[in-house]
Amino acid sequence: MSQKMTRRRLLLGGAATAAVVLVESSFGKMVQTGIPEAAVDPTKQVGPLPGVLGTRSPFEHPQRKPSLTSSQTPLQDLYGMITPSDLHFERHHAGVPAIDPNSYELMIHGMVDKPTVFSLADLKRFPSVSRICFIECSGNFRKPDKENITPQDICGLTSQSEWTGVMLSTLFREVGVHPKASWFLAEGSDAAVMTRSIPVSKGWEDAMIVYAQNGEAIRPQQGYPARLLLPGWEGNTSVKWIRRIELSDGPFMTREETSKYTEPVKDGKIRQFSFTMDARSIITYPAYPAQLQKGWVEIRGLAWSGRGKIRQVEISTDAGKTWNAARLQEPVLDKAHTYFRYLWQWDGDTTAIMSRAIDETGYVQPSLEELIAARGIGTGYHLNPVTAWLIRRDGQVVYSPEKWK
Ligand SMILES: Nc1nc2c(c(=O)[nH]1)N[C@H]1C(S)=C(S)[C@@H](COP(=O)(O)O)O[C@H]1N2
Ligand SMILES: [Mo]
Repeated sequence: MSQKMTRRRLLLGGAATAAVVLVESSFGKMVQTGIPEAAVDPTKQVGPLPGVLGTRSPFEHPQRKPSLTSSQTPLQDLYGMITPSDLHFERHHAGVPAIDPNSYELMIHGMVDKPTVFSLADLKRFPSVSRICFIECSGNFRKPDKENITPQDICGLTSQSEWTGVMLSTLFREVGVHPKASWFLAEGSDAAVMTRSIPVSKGWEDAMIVYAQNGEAIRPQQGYPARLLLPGWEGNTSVKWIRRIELSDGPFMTREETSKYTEPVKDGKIRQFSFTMDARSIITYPAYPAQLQKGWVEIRGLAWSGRGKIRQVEISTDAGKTWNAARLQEPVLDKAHTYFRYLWQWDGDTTAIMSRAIDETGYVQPSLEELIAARGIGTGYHLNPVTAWLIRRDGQVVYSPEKWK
């Protein structure tokens, strides 16, 4: 019997199901990766030894839902304000490029005194900053067409990380941005060569070039080795794999701000450069596919606003007749997912529960009817309606479809 088999036997003799692999580590020892699904008696056997990378419990299976263009965060499976990096939603217009950090370059030019090409090492030498904020795709909405859909299906194109990098204002000072420069172009190095025009004021205010996410290098799917981060603005403007910033005195009118990412408003008008993500909330528990029992239920969820902090989240447990304030989990951060909780005693009757976010500017999350009245059916961008969950007598929780003409 090989050494491999001996060690496997020794370590996992009592495991009921052992989906375990032994691999040769860099130290030449046999290292066990993966945790057995269940031991008959875990006190009677030595478990897996320390490994090179951590794993999820084999009993937990949170997963994104990939399509050809995006994958959504499973909001109903998560707790708290941070999205695990491997569950951050993805939206790629032409896939994920493979970029060598050693040959990565970011050029800043146009209306500047000193056009400069920065390497990744150059970017990392500047004073760094970390902040927690969400990124949300402006197309983050699923029409209420059926009952059996989850928070992930409705609005899983929002995720939150701690981002680390350099303030764009630091780089602006370094290259000497002209006082008359009013817009800049941000360009990605993926096959889509994603380009967006951004007002220079956002660059001075809180824009960042980030190279780290939740304590490690930013993931390829999020823009490795560096992306633009525009807190609170539609996800599309946070250009990933950023390679060029050009300062100018007007917008560049790229495809993504003319043909795409515009939306109809009243009187046949079209809104362009609709950057700010409006306040929104979603109850992530109880939500489909949860099954309730009569008695105490802690309603939980997320609220966020691209305009600033969440001031209040209101909960209705009687289909919108009365509203009460939820408790907000500290810290409540600027332009950040905020976790809320609300204790409720379910009496076993059919009802609908819903949440409504109010941000520090006083903006109140609208109903779907209010949004349709204001904008018509629209293009599907920037839709943030109050979401209701229907609770049936048998405790089944389903999405409550509202009218969508
Ligand atoms: N270069 C580049 N940047 C990009 C994109 C892209 O396809 N290419 N997608 C944009 C869109 S539409 C969104 S919503 C966000 C998604 O960021 P994420 O994939 O890290 O969640 O990235 C934006 N930045
Ligand atoms: Mo997006």
